[in-house]
Amino acid sequence: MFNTSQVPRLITISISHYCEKVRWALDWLKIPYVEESHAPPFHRLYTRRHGGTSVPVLVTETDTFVDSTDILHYLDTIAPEVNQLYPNQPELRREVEKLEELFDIKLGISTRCWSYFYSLKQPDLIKKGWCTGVPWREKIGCAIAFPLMCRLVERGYNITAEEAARSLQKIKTVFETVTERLRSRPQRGAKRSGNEYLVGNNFSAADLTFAALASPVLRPVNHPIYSSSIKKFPLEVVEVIQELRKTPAGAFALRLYRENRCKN
Ligand SMILES: N[C@@H](CCC(=O)N[C@@H](CS)C(=O)NCC(=O)O)C(=O)O
Repeated sequence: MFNTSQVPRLITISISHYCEKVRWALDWLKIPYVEESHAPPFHRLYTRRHGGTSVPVLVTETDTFVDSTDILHYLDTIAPEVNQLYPNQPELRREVEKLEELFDIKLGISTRCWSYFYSLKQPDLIKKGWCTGVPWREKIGCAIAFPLMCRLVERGYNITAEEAARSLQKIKTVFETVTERLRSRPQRGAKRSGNEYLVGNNFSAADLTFAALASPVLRPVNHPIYSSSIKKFPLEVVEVIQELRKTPAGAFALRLYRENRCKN
């Protein structure tokens, strides 16, 4: 489909779950790409060049996309039909897009706030996360300006104890919505087939977005960046992760990571 010079570039902060959403879509659709990771706030030097601010940004030979949902829509137009992430039937497509928006707006922002609230207290862990795969200049920048970077992230995302608690409530509400939806899905056959998805009979952008944006609070096996081992976290974090993993929505996301998170 692409020769090497045409391969799309994905600009990321490697631990960003919105970047994971796009990375997963690229892998699922078997579209070759190169990932270019940056530490915050250095990423802005690169996203601004392409008319964006946040990551992910996808740069192709002819176009640039600065929002994860726009990127998924674009990728679907160049992907083989069999793997497509948006159904052809307009009604099903609308459902997928509605769920994707809910997860983008409510879940992604809340899982980021809750997980940053705890991980910013673990400098080694967060430094490693921010600096994975970044240019050496940014590694040096990170070593020098780490406290400032933490303050910027705290202020930028309003990371406070109160906000983290509110975020956890929002995460639980979205998980309940997903659990309800999974319960009410028409089943094929008397027994659960183990193949249920949120919309229709196929893996879609709704499933992918839910699992990717829930990943900071689930730490799934098979995530390309996060470790599924949670023993380095404080007890209150471990308890929340374990509780969420046990919910039907959490178990569903973990299954998607096990079964649908192929890598290019
Ligand atoms: N709606 C955007 C949200 C992406 C987003 O919030 N990215 C965060 C990382 S998780 C970011 O880049 N923050 C730094 C910034 O805005 O400069 C999308 O879906 O692409």
